[in-house]
Amino acid sequence: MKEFYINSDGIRLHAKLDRPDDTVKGALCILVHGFTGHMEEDHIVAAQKAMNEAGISVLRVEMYGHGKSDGEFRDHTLYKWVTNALAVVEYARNLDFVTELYMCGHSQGGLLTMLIGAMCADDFKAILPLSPAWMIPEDARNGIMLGNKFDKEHIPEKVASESWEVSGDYIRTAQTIHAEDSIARYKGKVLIVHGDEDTVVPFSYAEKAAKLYNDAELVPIYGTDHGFIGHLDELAEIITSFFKKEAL
Ligand code: FER
Repeated sequence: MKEFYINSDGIRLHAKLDRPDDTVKGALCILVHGFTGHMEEDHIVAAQKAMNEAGISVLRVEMYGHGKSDGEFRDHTLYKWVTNALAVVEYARNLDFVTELYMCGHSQGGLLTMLIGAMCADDFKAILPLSPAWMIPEDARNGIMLGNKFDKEHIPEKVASESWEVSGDYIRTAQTIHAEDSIARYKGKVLIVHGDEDTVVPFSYAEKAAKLYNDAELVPIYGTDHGFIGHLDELAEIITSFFKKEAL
């Protein structure tokens, strides 16, 4: 494992690179956590190990205001995450051992994966949104954020729950994003994994995305919630077999 920082317009993004075999060239998957998440969460580490198991190198990166990356959590926005992710894609694309690129993200990182997939479609062999929170922009336009209500036409200075607080700019920017456009524009292969008992991002969004994408497979994990707790072995198995099939 190598640990380092990737520069995104002066913001240092904390990264870890895990390669199954550093003597050979091969595929690399960028892996991103969700809202309030980080790279050591159980489901992120399970995904990383599952990819390594299938021979795929993994670049875990923490986005603005998360984990050990620069920036305050309250100041993060999806625009900043998009800027960060574009810097990560450029970094990954220029690594000399990389033959093919993939991107995977959980929840808000899954939405990010959908947005970046469309922006950098030529870079990716496939994208893997896990429990993708692609209703965030729609919720923001409806005055809802993770169950917290606000005035959608008069954005407050901040939106807060008991455990987090974001500035109004999170809402302002989220309201401008149209994930359906990104879904329509990405023609490549998509693997969506989603728990059918997800209480944060309804499973119906995974079904809808799978239908809208040109070439998507939805693999449900039954009896599990947003972070796949208690079902990480199934998550790992789904990811490993996806990449093993990709290699055939
Ligand atoms: C929201 C619904 C889901 C939201 C965030 C999420 C910020 C994402 C959660 C996650 O990344 O785990 O309304 O607002």
